Amino acid sequence: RGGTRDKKASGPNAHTIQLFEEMAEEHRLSDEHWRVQSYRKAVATLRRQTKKITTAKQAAALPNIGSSLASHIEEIATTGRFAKLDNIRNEPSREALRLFCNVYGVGVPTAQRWVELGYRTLDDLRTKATLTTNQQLGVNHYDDLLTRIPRAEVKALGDHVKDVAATIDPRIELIIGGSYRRGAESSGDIDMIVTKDGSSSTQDLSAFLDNIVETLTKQGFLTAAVASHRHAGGNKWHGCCVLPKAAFPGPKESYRPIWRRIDFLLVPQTEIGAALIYFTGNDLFNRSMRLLARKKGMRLNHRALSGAGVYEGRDEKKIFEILGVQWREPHERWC
Ligand code: DCP
Ligand code: MG
Ligand code: MN
Repeated sequence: RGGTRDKKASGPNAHTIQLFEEMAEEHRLSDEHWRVQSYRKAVATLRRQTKKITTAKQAAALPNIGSSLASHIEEIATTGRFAKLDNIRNEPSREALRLFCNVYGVGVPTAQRWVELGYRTLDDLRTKATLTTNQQLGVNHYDDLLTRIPRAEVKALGDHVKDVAATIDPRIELIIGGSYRRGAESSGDIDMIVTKDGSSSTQDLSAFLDNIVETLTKQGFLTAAVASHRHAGGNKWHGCCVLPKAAFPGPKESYRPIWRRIDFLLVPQTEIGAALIYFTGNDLFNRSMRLLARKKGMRLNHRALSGAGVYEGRDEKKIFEILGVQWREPHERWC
């Protein structure tokens, strides 16, 4: 999970970057957001350097690197190791915390609570913990839901949904958004944007959603619904799906039914431009676009760019234009 491109650190500071990224992840597991941010900012600075940073003095002169990070940089450059990282990793129960945090739908506080209750394995959770429906799903399909989906499989899953959609209502249009639309080689989930010519509210699409969810569930393609508290209102459906063997893009003998996360997002045609921006992301790109809109006295969300006498929801390119941002193709929107 996380939605980042699978990029390996490279360049003169690759080793330091690698260990700092691992440290950021450890702090995430400890719920220390401030520390996560400071390591991430330092990584961004290090990525921009063309020379290897070897002393604390050199490091401290760079943006976003304070004195303690600077001394860690020197330690890594001279010893090749990062003692603080090793210590955190060797803490007892760290393994369990990592395991529990990776359960789909489980946040750090819940994982910490389970560790404090003495649970150490997924079996402990199954037999001793009180699990929500989502957490049961996460535990029972632990490996599947952690595995990224290869691009060819995202496409095959999308094509299957499109075939079924066409038999229900040929005027429905389905667009795979998210990391797939940005050209990612693999995705954490499938983000299916559902729209239709002439639609002006999500109500125009909700009958279709009910129908396709029912049809795909009967087929065995959809295997579970996922409860989501954040977006009530019936304009979304979150769940899991499994690619049928017949649609598997590789050699049939290597097929395995893997549970994948899929989201259906209902978008009226009048809002498709703003929705495409939002659901293509990435999240950092979205944040910078929203910030820019605010600076110009406007507001950008998943429905429209509005304010200052402007209202544009329909046209993705026009939204860029009004904001005065040069058009960026989806694959150029990694941040
Ligand atoms: N999004 C956002 N802010 C969030 C969550 C999501 O702007 N906090 C937007 C940008 C994302 C899109 O929604 O690109 C889809 O969300 P996903 O969590 O599915 O992220 P991605 O599809 O980008 O990555 P992944 O491959 O992990 O699914
Ligand atoms: Mg996604
Ligand atoms: Mn998603």
